[in-house]
Amino acid sequence: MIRRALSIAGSAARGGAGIQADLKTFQELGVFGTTAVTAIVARNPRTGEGIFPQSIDAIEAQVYTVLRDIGADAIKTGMLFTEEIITKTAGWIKESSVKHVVVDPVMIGKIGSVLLKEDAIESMKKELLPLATIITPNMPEAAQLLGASELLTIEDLKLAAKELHGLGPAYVLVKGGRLDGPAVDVLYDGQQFYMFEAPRIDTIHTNGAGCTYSAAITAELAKGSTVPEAVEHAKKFITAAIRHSFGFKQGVGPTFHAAYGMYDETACKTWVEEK
Ligand code: PXL
Repeated sequence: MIRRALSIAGSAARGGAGIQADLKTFQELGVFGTTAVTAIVARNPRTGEGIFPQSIDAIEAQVYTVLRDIGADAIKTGMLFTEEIITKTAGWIKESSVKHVVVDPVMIGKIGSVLLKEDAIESMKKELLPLATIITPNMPEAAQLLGASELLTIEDLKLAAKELHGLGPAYVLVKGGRLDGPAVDVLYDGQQFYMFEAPRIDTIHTNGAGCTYSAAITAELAKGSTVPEAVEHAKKFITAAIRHSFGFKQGVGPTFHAAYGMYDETACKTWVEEK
């Protein structure tokens, strides 16, 4: 049977991030994608308003409809925005007994939108992270979750991954998108570090890169890959998507989700380090 992935996340109207990125990525990787929209993100130039959360009833209806009629081999969470949405999502995930849970602890968008309220961080740590097969923080998110100062080096990423592992997820991937030098990501399973390195691509157009990367991991897990295999494949996918990203009319442009399938030129150097 074709494998299925459910994204519980925000709608990014511009099409590069959020559930739009997730669906495009699932499709590219041959996985049937479904969604539960937690909030709509689109700035209204007339009112200045930019985030429209959905009611708990609306989110629950989507989750139950998907799980009842389609099912899921993996669930991914993205923008959850409030403590209440986090708590409910943790409950739905537990009820679902789905095999793989990917938690992208989305906090601030590339264009500065607040995608998780500050008072929701504690419930993210307590209720959601322990349910995860893998969590995928970037450097500022890892620091924020740990109440630590800024991460700057690969050593900082490794220390953060170890500490985050103590919060309960099976695997922690701390992404080095903001390092100097190549884009090195660190995966930790409580025993050893798996390192993934790709060349740094000089572009500002990376809107939705984190969503796309974690969606690719979700798709690969849904298809039966191990976590390190899923991350390696996803790293190639996101590197191609960033390499072929573009600015459209204005602002930070999206990555190109179809690039991996269209241009076969992506490499990722992978190695294991003992702790
Ligand atoms: O890239 C983070 C992100 C996640 N989810 C939604 C977003 C964004 C950034 O724009 O809009 C809905």
